[in-house]
Amino acid sequence: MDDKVFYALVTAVVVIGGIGIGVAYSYTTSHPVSAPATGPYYLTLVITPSNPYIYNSTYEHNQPSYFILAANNTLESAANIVLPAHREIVLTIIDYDSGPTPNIGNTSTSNTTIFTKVIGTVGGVEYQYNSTIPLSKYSNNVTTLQKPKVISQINWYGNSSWGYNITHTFTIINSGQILVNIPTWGGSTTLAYLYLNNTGTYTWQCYVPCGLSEVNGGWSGAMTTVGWMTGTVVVD
Ligand SMILES: [Cu+2]
Repeated sequence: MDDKVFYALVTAVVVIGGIGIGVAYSYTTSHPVSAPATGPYYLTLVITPSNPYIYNSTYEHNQPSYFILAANNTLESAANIVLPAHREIVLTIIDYDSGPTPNIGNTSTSNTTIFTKVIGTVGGVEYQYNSTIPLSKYSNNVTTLQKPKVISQINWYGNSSWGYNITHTFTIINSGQILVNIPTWGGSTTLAYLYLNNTGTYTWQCYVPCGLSEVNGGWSGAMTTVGWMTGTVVVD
């Protein structure tokens, strides 16, 4: 072949090859399959102890309530908590409440220990920061530790009949099955890592009867009011 034909062929190969590469490049870069979010998902919950409870005029009480700490540092209702499936969740619970509890479980009289266990987290543990210990049953707590305590179960408080060093639990249940249980202690911040691998709508509930004490042994008021001590968890 002569030089002109040769260079024409070379040019054609380069141009067509270039177009091919360009098409492949634009295909892979401008048509991404919806990329999964990477990195951990952070959820911070705050428990405040003395919120005016307006839903039962018979009993004028302040009641404890969970809130979602929103990105702009405001407290939002915890009625509906949305969490991602198949992704590491870093859950922080800041508990401003105080006081031990003798009763944990489904009824006011039960002392079941299942809700004192950490369930459904990485390693089956939670990390308690600024863990505190009460001077007396009704006194303010004093901080005894600065390092986090690694906790898999909270035991009955020693040397007394006060109960457990648990003020609330954050428990996710699915038709009675406990998926996640994280007990929290007043004045402490609790950190847990977890994965939720099944999508769906679940219930979250505190299992320390912390509601109106006059009614149903504490299983009332905040305990049965959506957004306070119960709500839904949507995993998607
Ligand atoms: Cu509670």
